[in-house]
Parts: sequence; structure tokens; C-alpha cells
Amino acid sequence: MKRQSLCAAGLAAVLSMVGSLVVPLGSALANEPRPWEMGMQPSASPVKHLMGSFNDLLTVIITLIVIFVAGLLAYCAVRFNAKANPVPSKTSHHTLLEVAWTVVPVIILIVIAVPSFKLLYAAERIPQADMTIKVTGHQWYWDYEYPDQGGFTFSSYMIPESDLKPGQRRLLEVDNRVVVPVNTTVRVLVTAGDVIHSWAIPAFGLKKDGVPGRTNETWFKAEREGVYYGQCSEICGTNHGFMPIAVEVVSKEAFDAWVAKAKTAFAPRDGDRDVAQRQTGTLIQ
Ligand SMILES: [Cu+2]
Repeated sequence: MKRQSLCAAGLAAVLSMVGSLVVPLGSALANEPRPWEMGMQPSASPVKHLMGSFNDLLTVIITLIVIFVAGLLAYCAVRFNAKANPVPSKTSHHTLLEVAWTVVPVIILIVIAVPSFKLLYAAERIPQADMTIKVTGHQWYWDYEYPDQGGFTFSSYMIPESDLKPGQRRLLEVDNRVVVPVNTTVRVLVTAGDVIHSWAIPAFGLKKDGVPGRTNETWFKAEREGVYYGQCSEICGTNHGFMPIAVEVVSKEAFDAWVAKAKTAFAPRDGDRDVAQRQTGTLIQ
């Protein structure tokens, strides 16, 4: 009886493990890390789709190479050991073989290079953006600014574990989420106020360093509504692990309603250098 219940518990554990790998795909929980996650988070932005297919291609190639090399090693160990092959061959050159082991890796590298360059190009070249968000990393929180929605700005701090409400994600939930409309190309300007931080959202295939005194640029286009979580990805000090990112993707109508509310809730920073830059149109160059 005891053995049976042990088996049942084991089976349940395995099933829940398999379930956690399979079920959340495409569900509301798809935008954050999950227990026992083996692969990457499901993609929700064009660049991440390319990353996913590039990862799949590389997995196939490295698997074939590992199988080939392991098979070759095993074959040599069995076929050419001192017992099985007491008189070794004196061959020192084989032109065809030498050309083959040079040309084949070159072809493999070209096969890898083509999608790799495609991915780099997609990540670096910002398409015509519908809106812009400016992100500033600080020790240890994020400042967000919406320059073309009235220029309001707000800070986003992690909610400490003691203040979490039921359903809120530990170490991922913030007091003020970034809100963006669905299916909208968002240009993100990333900088920092003190040390180097990095604004990263796995589901968008996005990771951009925020460097003090410099503005970096990246983009995403969220394809599904929901909340997407990320974390600072550049070790930036004691509380580096406690400055998460939460992006809420909503319908265009809900976004307009949020902007109307945010304009009064978060006042723009008048007198800020960025305001002057924005007025002269130099901010996003
Ligand atoms: Cu940081």
C-alpha cells in the first residue's frame, strides 16, 4: 500500500513536470519564467521569433555534429586499437579527405551565418516606430518616460515580498508597470543614471544595456496582450536582483485610457533637459 502511494506520488510528480513544460505554451502564464522550464519563453515579438528558429537550427546542427564525432571516436577506438589493428597504416596525406574536412565546416558556418546576420539586422535596425519609451536604469529601480504621449514620467520599483498580494509574482512584480498597446512598434531608448544596467524582456527577445551618458536604442512589437516580465541583466550592485521589469500589453483603447489617467497621475518633468530636446525634436535622433 505504501509502495503504491509512493508510485502514485511519483507519477503525479512526473505528470506535473510534463504538464508544466507543455500546458503553459500560449497561455496567460507564458510571459514569465516557470518551474522546470527547459526551453526559452514563448516568443511575443518579431525578433524573438527569429531567435527561436535560429536556436532550433543550431540545436539540430550541434546534435548532428556531436553524434558524428562520438560515432567516429567509437569506431576508431574499436576498429583501430592495438589488438584489432596491430599493423597501423603509414598513410600521412589524403587530399580528398583534407579538402572535405576543410570545406564541410565552411559550409556549416555559412549555413549558420545567414540566419545569424538576418537576426542581427532585425534586432539592430529599428523599423518605423509608432511610439517611443525612454527607460532609465537606477540603483535599483527603473524610470520610464513617454515622450510622445505628453512626456509624463514615473518610477517603477519592485514590490517587496512582504507586500505581495495573492497572485503577484515574487521578485517580478512592480508598483508601476510599463503599459504599451498591442501590435504597436515601440522604440525603446535605454540609458542609466548611475551605473550600467540592462533592460531585458525574454519574451520579446530584448536586452539592451543602459549606459550612463549614452542612449541606446532597441525595439519590440508585442503581439499578444498580457503581462511580460523581465529583470535587470547587468550586475549593477547589491540590489541588482531586485529591479524587475513588468510590461503590460493592452488593447489600443485601454492604452489611450491609461495614458489619459497617467498624464494626471505622473506629471512631466518640466525644466528637464529631455523636455527641451523633445521640443526641438532631437531626442530620438
Ligand atoms: Cu540594474
